[in-house]
Amino acid sequence: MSPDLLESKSIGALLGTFTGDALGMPVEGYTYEMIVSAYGQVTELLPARLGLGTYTDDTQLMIGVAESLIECGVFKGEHMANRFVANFDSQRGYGRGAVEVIYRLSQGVPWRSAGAKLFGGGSFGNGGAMRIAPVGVMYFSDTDSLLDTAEKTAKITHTHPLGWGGAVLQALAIGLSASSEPATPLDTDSFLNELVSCIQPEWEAYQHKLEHVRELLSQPFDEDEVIERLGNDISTQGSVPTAIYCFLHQPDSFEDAVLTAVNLGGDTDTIGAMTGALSGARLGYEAIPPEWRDQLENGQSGRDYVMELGKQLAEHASKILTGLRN
Ligand code: R7I
Ligand code: MG
Ligand code: MG
Repeated sequence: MSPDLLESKSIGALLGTFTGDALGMPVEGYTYEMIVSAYGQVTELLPARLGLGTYTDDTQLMIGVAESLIECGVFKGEHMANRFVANFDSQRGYGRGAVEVIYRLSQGVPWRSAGAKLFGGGSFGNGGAMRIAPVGVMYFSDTDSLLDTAEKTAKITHTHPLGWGGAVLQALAIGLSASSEPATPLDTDSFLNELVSCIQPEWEAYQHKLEHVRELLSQPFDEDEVIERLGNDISTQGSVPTAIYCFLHQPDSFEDAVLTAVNLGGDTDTIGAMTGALSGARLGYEAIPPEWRDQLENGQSGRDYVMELGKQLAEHASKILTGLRN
């Protein structure tokens, strides 16, 4: 892969997360029917609580993952946990479990135990998966490191197997998207087979979900059936397969994939962010409509900063790619 394409894909995965998050946030929690009655369809960035084009916890945590991987060159749990604490802004709409873990971390609780007893057996919220794009990009050419790093990255906050397992699946899907040649049609069956082959017994519920994805892809799009069979909620198991579906349904259009995700309703910022990461990793950041890119917030830690992180991450990804080839 050319260095330019790798850089564009890396930026695309990070900016794709940001764009999907910003598109979905104004309607987060709306049902499909509520979106239809309020907007018909969401087709553009809408005014939001913190302003047009602003991001939420999804992007803020993804920034922390990227910063830590770039600075350390490898997963360092304490460093990444410290980035989550330093970046935390309570206005960005964090899940209550995540708020609790970040508070514990800020009080000196070790990162290995801060998320352990949340909700009894650890959180299965989608917060581990929504921030995972930098891991999928950096290790797209080294699957063992990708799987291991994604698991560790998610477990800082999400220790329920469905929580971290779904994050691993999403990271691998981003890695596969990053490896794909954008000018060649995507083989969605092989893509799903690769994902199924990494599923571990503790989170085998995803196998069934991915078979639903395969069946849905062979049928005409029907939002009710997608929502019923895959979900559109805040759980990892009810959102990661949905994002994978939205991407595989329209693998060659960032706009169509992400708008499909957002218009399903439910956890729209997060399913939008995860679909955006997958699409951006395949198509590169130029595939994100320029009018959307222009409208993304661009103050401190805004669009230009995220693009710079994407560039730096591509340098790490490139070293790993070349190292393996030598
Ligand atoms: O996963 P998390 O960071 O939340 C991410 C979501 C995204 O939609 C963001 O956009 C933001 O809005 O929040 O935060 P958690 O609190 O760990 O998980 C999210 C929610 O899932 C929790 O607040 C619970 O309501 C639910 N949840 C569970 N419920 C029962 N049993 C997570 N794990 C459990 C569980 O084990
Ligand atoms: Mg959010
Ligand atoms: Mg959300």
